[in-house]
Amino acid sequence: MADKLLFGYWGIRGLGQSLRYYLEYLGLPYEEKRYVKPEEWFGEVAQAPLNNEVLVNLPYIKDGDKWVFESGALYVYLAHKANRADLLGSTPDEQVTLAQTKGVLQDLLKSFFTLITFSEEQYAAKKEEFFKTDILWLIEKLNAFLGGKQWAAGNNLTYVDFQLFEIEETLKAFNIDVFNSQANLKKHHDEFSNIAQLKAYLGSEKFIAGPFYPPGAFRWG
Ligand SMILES: N[C@@H](CCC(=O)N[C@@H](CS)C(=O)NCC(=O)O)C(=O)O
Repeated sequence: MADKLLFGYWGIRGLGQSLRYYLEYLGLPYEEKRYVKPEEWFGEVAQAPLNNEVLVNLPYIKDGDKWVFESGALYVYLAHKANRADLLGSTPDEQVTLAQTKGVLQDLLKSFFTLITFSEEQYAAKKEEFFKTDILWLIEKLNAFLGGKQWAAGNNLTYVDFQLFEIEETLKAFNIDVFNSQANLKKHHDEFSNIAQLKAYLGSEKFIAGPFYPPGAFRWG
């Protein structure tokens, strides 16, 4: 296998951002390929070797000749690659709690995506109401679910904490008052950003402050 992994994604935060945190945390040598223009990516997809890859998508990991697609699978691949299977949950209880958290995060991601892609005319009129009806209750659930735990799945860090941190970042960018009112999420955010590798990354030039969402759907960040 290659000396360095290649991580490919658009030059935005999106689905790739929590994987960037994860790669930094794991300390696996890697390089990033950030696609800026759609034709850069779709041109590559049209040619070998990517045109032979059935699941081809962004983000991806390339490890030597091996390509891995699907963001959910990348967390699993990288945990094994780094000999950190503990990040997938060390006990059945942790694995179940991780899966529950992931389910809520997926609902939240979907709702944030709907919010961000409202048309220009609808956005101003609808954003507060949509936030209240489709996002806030999920944020409050997550905040309550974190109560009394250090990390999302319990006492041990797992890969879902990387995804949770990015949702906290998204909330913070959209509505900092609501973010500040959710004590457990805020505590999780503080503790996660104080992990040495994360702290270094967040202060580095590699960190993408924005945008959070794809071209054409810039709203904040
Ligand atoms: N289920 C896929 C979804 C990936 C996806 O929707 N990727 C978007 C960016 S977030 C993309 O532009 N993919 C490139 C393509 O469709 O060729 C995953 O979790 O990785």
